Amino acid sequence: MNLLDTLHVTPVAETAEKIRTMEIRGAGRIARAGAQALGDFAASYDGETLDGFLSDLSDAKRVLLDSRPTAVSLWNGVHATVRGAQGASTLEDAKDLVARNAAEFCRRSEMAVEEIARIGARRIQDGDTILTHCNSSAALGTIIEAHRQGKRIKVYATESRPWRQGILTVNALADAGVDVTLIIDSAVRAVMKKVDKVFVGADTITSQGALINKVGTSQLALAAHEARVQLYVCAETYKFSPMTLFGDTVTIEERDVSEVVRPGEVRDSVKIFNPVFDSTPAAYIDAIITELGMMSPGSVYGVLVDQLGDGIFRKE
Ligand code: RI2
Repeated sequence: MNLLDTLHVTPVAETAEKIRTMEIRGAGRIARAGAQALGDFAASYDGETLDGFLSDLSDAKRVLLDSRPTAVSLWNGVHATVRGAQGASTLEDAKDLVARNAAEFCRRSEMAVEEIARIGARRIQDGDTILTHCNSSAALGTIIEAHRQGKRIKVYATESRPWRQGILTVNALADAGVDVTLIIDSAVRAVMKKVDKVFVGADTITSQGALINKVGTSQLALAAHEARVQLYVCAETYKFSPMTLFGDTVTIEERDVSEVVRPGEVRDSVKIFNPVFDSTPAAYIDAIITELGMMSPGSVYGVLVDQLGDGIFRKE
């Protein structure tokens, strides 16, 4: 019997399942969903002891963290939400604290995405052609804000196989009135000569400034580098990974082969490799646009230590 079966926190397990199946997806969204699920769990907790609450909270946290392994935003959102609960002196204090932490994390997360849009839009000039990959709310917010400011821009957006999140991207841009062209992933280098700037999101950024984002980002970055096209990463600072400060590597999620081929489509002996993310070295990144401002990949270490290293986000 696994934790999901025994846990008395069904709504949390439901949220974890939606994250695992990608019904809820996007690094920022899964962080807010995880925080919100714990906040709701705390607010509606009907057990009678503080110890029982802390134990159930720990189980709930684990179920959420096990849902998807790569985006550190989920880890940071969950840990920001449970912060201080162990030190509470009463059950009511602990419940209130977790509920308030969750609301505060979600509020700050949404404000960060808006601030990134304001800062990032300044890097987009009238007449720019932009390339984006997958579906990042932080990158999309930036592009739409530039359009809202009256800058005449064109956007190429990749399909992003196998989940085809690029369809969400082109529809969101079209709905906002942006001139957008959908391309298949392998057309990235073919269009790069027409592109002025690349804007992508992030699932995780390491302490060395490497970007972990949707698979295909690293070859897009190589093509941009070859063509001397600037590459910007739009990322809230809760996508910075504290674990990488301590030498951990980022786990790259591999998903089921059924996402890549239909049943019976390939011979039984064919192996299928379906990594969801890849790693782009800092050398291919011109700047990271965060809610704290634009920074170089080399600044990530300092932000992790100065802004996040106060005990909240430290490795357990
Ligand atoms: P925002 C997504 O991952 C994409 O890789 C995207 O670039 C990243 O999260 C950041 O998205 P997935 O959940 O937080 O689709 O900017 O695997 O929305």
